[in-house]
Amino acid sequence: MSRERVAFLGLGTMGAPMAAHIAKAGYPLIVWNRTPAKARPLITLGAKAAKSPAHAAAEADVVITMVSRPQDVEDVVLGPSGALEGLQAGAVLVDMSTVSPVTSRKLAGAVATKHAEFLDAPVVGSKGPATDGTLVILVGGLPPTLKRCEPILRTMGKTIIHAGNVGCGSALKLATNLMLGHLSAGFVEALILVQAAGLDPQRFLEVVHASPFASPWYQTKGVGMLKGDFTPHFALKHMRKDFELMCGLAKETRAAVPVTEAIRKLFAEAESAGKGELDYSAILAHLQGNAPAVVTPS
Ligand code: NA7
Repeated sequence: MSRERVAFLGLGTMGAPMAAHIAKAGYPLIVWNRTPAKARPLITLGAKAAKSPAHAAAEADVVITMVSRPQDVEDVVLGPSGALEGLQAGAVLVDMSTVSPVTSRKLAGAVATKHAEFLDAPVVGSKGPATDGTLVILVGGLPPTLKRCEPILRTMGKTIIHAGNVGCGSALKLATNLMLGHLSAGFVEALILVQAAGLDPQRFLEVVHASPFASPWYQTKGVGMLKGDFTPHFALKHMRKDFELMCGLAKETRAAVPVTEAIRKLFAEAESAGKGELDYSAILAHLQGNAPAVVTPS
């Protein structure tokens, strides 16, 4: 049986390593990125470069989008020369960007007009898991559509969870990032307090590691924060965008999320202060008022 032809649109921090896994697994792959130079490593792996999202979609059975914000996905799919123009009847559009359930449902509606299918399939995990192929993929859509796409998704992720109908993958992803944002904000505020009280931040980290709420997250992200390393694995501007989307979903569903609202403001302030391109953990640097990073005692 011939393999599905895959189009991958959006080769940023996440999209580039994810598309590389698909190429390495031997799927016929066509790629497109707004900034064409980012497609070069994929071409080296055997992928073909498309002139536009429409061109890529016209040559694919499964079209994957991995761009930034809801409006960006709409531009790539519904805009001029967008994927919808080239989408073939019977094809599947899989949006892996983190967007709102409303956007996922809008995309699904548009895709249905072409007699094609849709999945929202955002991911848990940032640059490291995308590179290792160990992402957790949260899928909204029909089970047979997921079954069809599962071998392709398996090249990028170790765990695939069917969340429910279209939009449920997006909602589950927002709830997951809500927790991640709270974890970060809590850790950062505790560090600020530790410093202000004249305590050793390294000692604090040891306590966290030994506690019943220890998490691998503190080991990786926490240690990086203590070193003042805010190299972006997941950009702060994207976390800010996700907090806007969570608060929007909470308003729509009348969910009470007062602490999330406060953290949304914190990420928005940090982005306004110029930290948007850094890792989301740079809220530490923001709250320190751009003071030098916490220094790990030798
Ligand atoms: P990045 O590294 O910021 O990459 C974003 C990608 O989206 C990149 O390929 C961009 O193209 C592309 N993009 C952004 N806006 C547009 C528009 N309007 N049109 C076309 N292409 C666009 O993000 P990540 O890879 O870390 O994250 C991707 C998603 O996963 C996001 O939803 C996160 O929240 C989770 P460029 O290279 O700038 O031309």
